[in-house]
Parts: sequence; structure tokens; C-alpha cells
Amino acid sequence: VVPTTKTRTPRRVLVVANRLPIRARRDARTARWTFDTAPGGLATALRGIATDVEFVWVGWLGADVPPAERPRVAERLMREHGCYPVFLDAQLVDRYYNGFCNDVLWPLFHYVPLPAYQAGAEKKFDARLWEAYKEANARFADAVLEVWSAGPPTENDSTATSKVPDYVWVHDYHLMRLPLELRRRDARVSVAWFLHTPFPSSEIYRILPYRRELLEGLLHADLVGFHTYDYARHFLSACSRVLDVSTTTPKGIEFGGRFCSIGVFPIGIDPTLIRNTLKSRAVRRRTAELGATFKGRKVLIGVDRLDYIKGMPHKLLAFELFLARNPSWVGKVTLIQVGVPTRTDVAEYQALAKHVNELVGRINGVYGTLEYSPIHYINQSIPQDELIAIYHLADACLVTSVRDGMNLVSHEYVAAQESLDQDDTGIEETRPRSRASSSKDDDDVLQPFVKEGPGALVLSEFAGSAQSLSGAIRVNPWNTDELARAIHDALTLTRVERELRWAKLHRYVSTNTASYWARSFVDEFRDVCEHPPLLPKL
Ligand code: GDG
Repeated sequence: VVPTTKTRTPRRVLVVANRLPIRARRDARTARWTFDTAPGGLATALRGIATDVEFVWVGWLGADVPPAERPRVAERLMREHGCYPVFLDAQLVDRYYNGFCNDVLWPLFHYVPLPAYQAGAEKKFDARLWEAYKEANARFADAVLEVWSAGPPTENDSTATSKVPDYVWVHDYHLMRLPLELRRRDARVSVAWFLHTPFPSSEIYRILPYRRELLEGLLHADLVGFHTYDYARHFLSACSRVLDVSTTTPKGIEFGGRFCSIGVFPIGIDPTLIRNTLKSRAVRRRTAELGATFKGRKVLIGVDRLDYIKGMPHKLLAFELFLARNPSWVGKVTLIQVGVPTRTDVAEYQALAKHVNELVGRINGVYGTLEYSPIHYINQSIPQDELIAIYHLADACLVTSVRDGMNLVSHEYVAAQESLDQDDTGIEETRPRSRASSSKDDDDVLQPFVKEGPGALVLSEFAGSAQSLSGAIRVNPWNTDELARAIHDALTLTRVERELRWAKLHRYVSTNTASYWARSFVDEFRDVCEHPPLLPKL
């Protein structure tokens, strides 16, 4: 089904997320603040509909701002960047963000609760972290209400759309109490919430001592949204089991005299941005350079934050097994693995980084030579242009998450497999040549890189994207044997097989885009607010 977009939208949407898309620095000598935009995935996703909707961001700045400087910082951020900061002091951030969000909710929502045999597991849920979470959510509510407008027409602005009040779109597991906190402050607020992670099975969810309070927080929203039907279903069953709800239907839940609608909105990417980047002169040149570097070899790509949900050790172990079983591939295939450091002050993440380093060292030690490393491990973030050049070059992408809300790397890889028009190569030398057909004579000349058909996608069945990317080779990353075979399959599929798979994948990725996601969510939000379901009279 090709998605269609409606065009009715509210005038202003307050996007509330834990972090503002801003990098802030303070000069200690002059006490002067510098703010740069740091657009993350969400900011990029919303850009596509920013022509119809005005977005104002509310969130934490990621920096400790001395109280005396706060009014000035808030005024500047709002005026210069359309961002309204929530100020949280260091101890609150530590307990709310590092503690409750990253150490309690993140693992639980990704099916990694602390194993009961581990000493200290019984102390996992520290009440101080929960109190901090509630407190932080209350601070966010105060900040939202400082910018929220109920939207009565003003003298200067009498257009019909300006009568629409601001809508409040809350993002992610950091802010599950926010709908309730907002409604306590003003019952008129239209509020929706979207979860970027999985919502776990109710069997996992109900471990949480604060299971009831979080669901009650959310059910004050007009709409809650998830990436997949499974997550929505898990949420519905958690509500039925944990709360005394009067009605749950696939469309939503009646609770406390209100109806909270539930929707499924799988996020996507901006394929046009990738296509345009691929066509740029700089990226074509870079792809050609990399094509020359990896000449005569197949390339596998992995791009992950260094997070335990991404299953990087699972991928490395399977790659090692693949090399052990297929000695003829040694020297002929390289895995480029980007592992972007994240939450580096947390013990679990430090242990993961160490484990990955050891695995990479072991595999390169056993299978590497002076001329060849089976794994190129890049333990830092790389520029977007470089990333897209590698995607384009790679013969297969390995996504092996043990759980992942959606996983946008899988979408980006598919988009970057488009073959490019050879008329405009972007580099001076125009004689196209594929990596495999290189000859010694033209080694010194930079040749444009030409793909021999699209690459293959190996995709964990535990990533949300596996539910829609049916052209992928689906794997259970815990099954090392199966994953090693999938790597072999990905490298040996015929061109026709790869093209057939890619056509399916590309059709999905190029229609279910980030703009489509944002537009569908905002349209549904408006629909449920304008036409709230009628509740039965008691
Ligand atoms: C959360 C959920 C859900 C990565 N390394 C570099 C780089 N990246 C970019 C990728 C991609 C993004 O980061 C990662 O997105 P994912 O979706 O794969 O994963 P999370 O960061 O865990 O995001 C996830 C998502 O929210 C959206 O709802 O899909 O399930 O966990 O865009 O390209 N970008 C650059 N250099 C890098 O080194 N430039």
C-alpha cells in the first residue's frame, strides 16, 4: 500500500524530548554561551513537514546552567533556535537520566532486566531514582506550560488555523509521566506520546515496581504511538494486566473517564537526502577512493552505537565462525564496523567496549596479515558523507540487534544502494570500473566506483524494522551458526536475487519515510483531538 498524506495540521507543535537538538558550550572566563544546532534523528525526521507545522522544542540542554544565567539562556535559545530549555541540576540528571532512564527503563524495555542470580539484583529499583524521574517529568511539565498557548485568536492574527491551540508531542521513555503532569496543570492540553524503543511484553514490563504509575502517566495522553503492532499490543496487555481499565480496544483505552487512542507509526528516513548526498562530488570521490582501497574484496558494513542492544559481539562471533568455516574467503572480505561510543561513564557500556575490542583483536590477530585486516573497527563517530560512501560501497550490511525499536541503519543502507547515473561521475577520470574487474595497469588512476547491483541486508528479527523489511535476510543473532550462514548467503546471492530483494526493500523505504511518519502522527493527533471517541454513559 502506497501511503498517502493528508495536509491538515495544527499550527504549532511543541516537541518535548529529553535533549534539545543543541550543543551548548560555556566560556568559563567570559561566562558567554555558544549554541550550535546538533540535529539528531528526530530533528531530521521532523524537517520534512516543517514547512506546514511550526515546531518549538522543549528539552534539557545537556549542560549545567548556573541559576543566575538561566533566564538569559532561555531567552536566547528561544529567539535564536526555537528551543525552550528545561533546567535540571546535576544530581537530578544523574538520578533521573543516568539512573532511572538509562539504567532501569532502557534495559527493561530491551528485555535485559538484571539477572536474578547477579548479586545486588534485588536492589535494582532504587526509590530515589524513581522520585527523581517523577521530579524531572514535573519540571518538564512546568517548562511546557511556560511556552504552551491555548490558542485563542488574537487581534493581530485572526486566521482560522491560529485558533488551534498548540499541540504537545512528547517523545520517548524519559517522559512517561509527562501527559499526567501536563493534564494536572491544565486539563485543556492536547498531548501525544511516541515511544522510540520497543514496548516489552507485559511479562517483562510487570517486573517494574512503578509499572502502574508509568501507565497512568501515559493514559492521560490523547494519543500514544509505537513503531510496530507488537509494541502496541504489549502496551495494551500491560494496561489490562496492571491497571483496572474499563475498556481496551485495539484503538485505545478508556481510563479515568478519558479515552487514550493508540496508533502504530513506523518511523523512516529521508531517502532523498541520501540520494543527493550520494550524488555529491565529494561523496562520489570518496566512494571511488574507498573502492580502490578495497579493490578485489567484498565489504560488509556494520554501524551501531556501542550499546548492548545492538548485538555487536554476536556479529563479531558469527563473522569469526564464517571465516573459520570458509577459509577461501579469508583475504577476500572485510567487515567495516563503526562503533560509536555512547553512555561511556556507565560500567556496562565500558565492559561492552572492552569485550568488543578484545573480539576485534582476536579475529584480526588470527586471520589478519600484513596486507589484510578482516575487521576495520572505527570506534568513533564518522561524518555523514563518509558513512553514506561506505553504505554505497558495501556488498552487505549486518544489523544484529538483540532488540531495537526500529533501527534506521537498515533503512539507510537500503536507500544508499541506488545505482548512480554514470553521466555525472563527480571525478575527473570517467572510465567506470568495478572493484572486481580491476587490472594492474589502472591502479594509479582514481576510477569511479560502479556498483554491481545492490547489496544485501542481513537483519535481526528483533529489530522493529524486520517487521516491514521483508526483502532482508532475517536472522536470530543469538544463533551464531545461522548468522554465519547468513553472512555467507549475503556474499554469494546472485545479482538477480539481490535486485529482487532490494526492489522490495526500496519500495518500502522510499514510501514510508520520516516525513510520512511525522505527517501521519500529527494528522492522527489532530483527528483524535478534534473527534474524541464518545464514551458510553454510565
Ligand atoms: C533509537 C532506537 C530507533 C550512527 N553512527 C554514525 C551515525 N549514526 C546514525 C545512523 C542512524 C542513527 O545514527 C542510529 O539510528 P538507529 O535507529 O539505528 O538507532 P538508535 O540511535 O538506537 O535510535 C531505534 C530510533 O531511535 C528512531 O526511533 O530506530 O530503534 O534505539 O541514523 O546513521 N551517523 C553519523 N556517523 C556515525 O558514525 N554521521
